[in-house]
Amino acid sequence: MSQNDLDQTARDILIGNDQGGYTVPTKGLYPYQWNWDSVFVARGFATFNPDRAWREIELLFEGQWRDGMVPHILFRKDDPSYFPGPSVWGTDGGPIPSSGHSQPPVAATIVRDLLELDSSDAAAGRAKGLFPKILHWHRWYMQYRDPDGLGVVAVIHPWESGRDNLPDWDDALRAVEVKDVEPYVRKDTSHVDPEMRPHKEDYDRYLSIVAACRKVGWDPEKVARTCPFFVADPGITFILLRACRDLLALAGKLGLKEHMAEIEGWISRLESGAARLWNPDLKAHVALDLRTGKLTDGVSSASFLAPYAGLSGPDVLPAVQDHFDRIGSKVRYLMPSYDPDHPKFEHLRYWRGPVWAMVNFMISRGLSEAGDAVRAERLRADTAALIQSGGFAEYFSPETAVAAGGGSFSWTAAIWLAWATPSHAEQAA
Ligand code: 9WN
Repeated sequence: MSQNDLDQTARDILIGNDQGGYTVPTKGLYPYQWNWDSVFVARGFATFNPDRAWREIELLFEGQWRDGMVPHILFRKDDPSYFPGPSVWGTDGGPIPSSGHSQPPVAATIVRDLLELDSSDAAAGRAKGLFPKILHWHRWYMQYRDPDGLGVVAVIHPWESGRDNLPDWDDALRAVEVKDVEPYVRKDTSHVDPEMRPHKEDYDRYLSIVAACRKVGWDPEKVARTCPFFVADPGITFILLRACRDLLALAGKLGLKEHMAEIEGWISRLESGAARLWNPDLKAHVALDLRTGKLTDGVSSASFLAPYAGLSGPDVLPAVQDHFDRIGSKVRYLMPSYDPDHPKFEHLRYWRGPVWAMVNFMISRGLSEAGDAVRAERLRADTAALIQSGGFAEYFSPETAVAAGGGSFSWTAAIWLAWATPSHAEQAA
């Protein structure tokens, strides 16, 4: 398919997955509005329908909880093709039925992008409308996912990280007692090959965590103190740090200076906290189980987000580049979600190896901002090659380029339009 055809197919996927203001990640497998999917989707819509881009994010924030949390799934209508649905979550925190935890906070970054692409008064007005909601969300993250002020941000569930069955969660997940789980039937494995999805033992524990949080009424303070899973995630920590920098820039641009000191405080707390995630043996940022104090032992795609977070310590960029080159000589397509030299790497099982376009977008952006145009371009070219050979799949094998998971996938289409397509690079030149 030619590049122009692919651009058109990508737009058609976003339009086809549009439910009237919000977009599903893909039909069948994921029939609801997902948090970070929608935000990346907005970045794709911005390339041909700016109004629709703002609408996507505004609709996501319609589901914001009273305490500031923005849920990972909004169940706007009942759909029996997804499990676990609203009755399993048993939440009551916001105006729309939803799951009970959040997902990576990319909204401030993409809202800043939307404003850079369109500096009209109307766009500024929409950014101003979103600003207090994003601020409230970031405050929720700082208060309830870093309750001791360590400067690292925890996830209470692997799903909150957006990188569901990453090997980094294995030990902490095994420690979760399986209890209070009603007999259940998974739906995901009826949509895609079970070989590409998490195992049943994982799902039993995913549901046990949901049950434990449901028991404390999803009260964020109680969840932080009692949830059986509480692991500091370099993915969320770095994405939030980056998002705080973008929120600060937005505050400046929109004339909302009264919030700047608070945001600056979050930035310095997260900047110093990042050191806690540094594994000195590995020379990489990894996850930290806050219940046991144990660091994990593998390089994941989030380890490469340190430049995106703006971390500028003298050891950080060279270490990221070394791992990049080592892994880049091992697999044909970067960036695998887990280190191919690690025994737990699996090239096609969900977050244990496959490549995800939107992660590449973030890593590349950080590298480019750090002055590493060559590695940034390798990521763009690899992402484009994967999509050109496999289409707009959910994810891809870093070894064989095989397309996996759901098809006609919204964020893959969005990232193509916003960054990976060669026509984007030509326009920028
Ligand atoms: C659970 C929708 C979501 C993404 C996540 C991805 C996957 C869901 C699942 O799909 O998670 O949230 O059922 O596996 O891991 O990042 O937002 O695309």
